[in-house]
Parts: sequence; C-alpha cells; structure tokens
Amino acid sequence: TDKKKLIAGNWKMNGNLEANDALVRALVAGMKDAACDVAVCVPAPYLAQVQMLRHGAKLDLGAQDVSQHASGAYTGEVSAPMLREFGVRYAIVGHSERRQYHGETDTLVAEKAKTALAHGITPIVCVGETLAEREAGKTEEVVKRQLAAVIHVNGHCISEIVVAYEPVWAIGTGRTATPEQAQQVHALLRKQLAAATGHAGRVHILYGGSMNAANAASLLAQPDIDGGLIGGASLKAPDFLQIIAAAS
Ligand code: 3PY
Repeated sequence: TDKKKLIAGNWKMNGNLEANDALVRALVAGMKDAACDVAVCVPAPYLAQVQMLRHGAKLDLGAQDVSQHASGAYTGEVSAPMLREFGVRYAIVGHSERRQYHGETDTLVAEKAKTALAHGITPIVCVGETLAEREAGKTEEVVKRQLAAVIHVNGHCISEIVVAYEPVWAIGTGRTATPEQAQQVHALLRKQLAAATGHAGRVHILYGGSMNAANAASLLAQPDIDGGLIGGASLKAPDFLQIIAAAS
C-alpha cells in the first residue's frame, strides 16, 4: 500500500532535561523533509518538555505505557486522559520489557489498548516471541495469541491500532531479525488483521528490535514492514534521522 511509514522512537528509561533538549531540537531541525510520520515515546516526566520543544513540528509525541484505568486509586500509574493533556498521540502497550519485568499479561495489554483508544490515543501494541519460543517453533502461535487478545477486545476499532513486531531475542541484544524473518511474521500478522477487520492494509505493522541506521533500509523495504519502533538508535539524532530518511 502507499501509506506513509511510521518511525517511532522508544527512549525507554533514558534521557534528562539537557540531553532531551539537544536531541529534540536536532530532530526537529533535521526532519523538515521527512516524508514519513515520526514520533518519540518519552518517559512520562518529560512529556511537557518534549511537547514544548516539538511545537509546530511534525514530530508526534508518545508515551511508553498507559494505565488500563481512566482514573482512581492506582498509585504510580499514569492515565490516558492525563497523557492526552500533553498532546500524546501514541502509547506503547505490552512492550516485552513490561511483559517480562512487570508481569503484564495478554489480557492486561488488551485492556490498556482499549483504554488508550477510548481516550483518543493510538496504542502501539507490541508482540514478539522469546528465543526459546522461536527455537521451539512457536513463533506463529505466540504472536497470534498476543495479537488476538487485543483484536478481540477491540473488534470494532482495530484499524486504529499500530502493531509492533519485536522479537524478544532482538531487543537490546544487537541481534536483528533478518528482513526475511521479519517479513514472514509481518505477513502472518497482516493476514490475522485482515481476517478480523477486512482492511488490514491500513494498519501499520512496525518492526522493532535493534533496528538501526545500518539495517533500517533493508527492513523497511519489505512489503509488510510499515515502519519501525526504535530503541537505542532513537537516542542519537544522526542515527534516528538516518532511519527517518530511509523511511521517507
Ligand atoms: C529495541 O529496539 O530494542 C526496542 O525494544 C524498541 O522498542
């Protein structure tokens, strides 16, 4: 399809006021000719700072998580309505680091996606298999189960989600899926979305997992890879800008 690609940075728990200032200014200056959509998913305390810095630019703002609840006695959580007040357009849900270190289940991830959508935030739903699951031949089963949990909660508004395929063995390890390995899973996910919605062509399926300036072009050339969710390389302006250029 001819939809624009989406390049989203996932800063994870990195950054500080000074570094963010330099990074976002460099991005805003460097992406004037970008023909793709670009977002940065920043730690919650920096949303206001980045919202101000990107003022007037095409750079969209994202959060890295969102509560499944809209408000209430949930100490430490951040709600979708709060994120909206800072101009947040996207929220990552179900990143493998949250599934692994914070015990997030398919059901919880689906509830978070549903709450985000209800408040006008597009969830970036992460799916991906571990190395053990891949080696046991379970990749398809795992990613389908993870995506099904979200689709079946949100059957009517599935076209408003973004999916990110992030093989766990390629996250923060420097190992990347080959373009062919990634394409194979993206095609499966597209088929699953098509069966559920009838218009899967509109849904962005991003690749994540050590996408960087050197490998972005070959991954983005695959027919079902509609963009990237970028970890470490999103913290370096020249690298992130190179990925944006590869997607433009
Ligand atoms: C990575 O690239 O390592 C990521 O986890 C992106 O979300």
